[in-house]
Amino acid sequence: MIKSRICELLNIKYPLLQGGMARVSTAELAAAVSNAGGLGIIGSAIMTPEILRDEIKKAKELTTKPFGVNLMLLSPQIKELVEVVINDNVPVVTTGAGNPGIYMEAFHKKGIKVIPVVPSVALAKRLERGCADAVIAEGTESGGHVGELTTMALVPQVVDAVKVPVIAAGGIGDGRGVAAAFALGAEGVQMGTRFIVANECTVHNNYKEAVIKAGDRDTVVTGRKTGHPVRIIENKLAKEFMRLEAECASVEEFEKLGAGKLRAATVEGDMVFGSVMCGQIAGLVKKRQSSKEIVEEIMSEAEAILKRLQSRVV
Ligand code: TUI
Repeated sequence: MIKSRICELLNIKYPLLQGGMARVSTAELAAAVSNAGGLGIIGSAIMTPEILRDEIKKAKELTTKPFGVNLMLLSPQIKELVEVVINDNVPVVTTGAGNPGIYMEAFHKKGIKVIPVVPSVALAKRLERGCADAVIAEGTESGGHVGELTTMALVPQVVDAVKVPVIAAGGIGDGRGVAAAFALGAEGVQMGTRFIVANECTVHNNYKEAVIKAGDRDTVVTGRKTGHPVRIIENKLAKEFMRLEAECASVEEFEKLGAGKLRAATVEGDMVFGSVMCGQIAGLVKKRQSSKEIVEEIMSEAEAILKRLQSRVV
């Protein structure tokens, strides 16, 4: 059994978090991962406060285990979403796309654990001073909104810079990734892409097929120049984004092109003009399984690898 401070901090069996992916990580998926012994996380990024409240209620009906909510700090309704999380006694919050410092005290007053995603050592240190309970060091291999550094470079540098537990994310899709993350000093992992194809994930079937079909070089990052870097599967939408970037188009043009595209992919199954957010590790995601099978398979692989590596030391 692989144990770490993350298991104690979050009161979970395995140090494995499921990423709170926008429009993908619903209550069904989060509850299934929590029931499997990991930490399921609801992705609230483009939810209204009312929808988030309903999703939290649903998750509580589906599991008695701890679960989390991811807050995307660029959300136009972030203040209201924060209030929902505080009022509805969610045990864990992860944050992305910014600095959650101003909300930290309010979360802690309610006993909510706060785990921000950090793309750099500087933000990890700042948030540790701001009382973050742990940090997620997320490499640019991830799907969706990404930073610049790779997981391999970011994780050990964050581990050296802070005392709180570090969770590695980005490019982790199986037990080998988990073992590698622990070798870098991480005490937990967060995985998104592998859970897109979980049976309990309610995303459109075309999205799951696209992830299963994707190879190692099938994602691209759009928006590096505009300050909104997002990793998606390369399709007509991605090419159109890159054309706008090359032309140095206005923010309005980008917003017009991007509007409704994540919904198009996740709900309507539009794999041509939809935004199919997905990490680079999609190339090794080849089978549909229950969340329980995914969690147990990954953790037993990781354990076997760590034991095998130990026996190599003579
Ligand atoms: O947040 C994510 N990934 C996401 S959020 C999202 S929602 C969305 N995005 C585009 C269109 C429609 C919906 C999709 N994917 N990952 C966590 C993450 N956080 N990655 C990078 C960061 C980050 C970046 C800068 C965290 C903090 C940060 O701080 C800057 C500062 O304030 O110092």
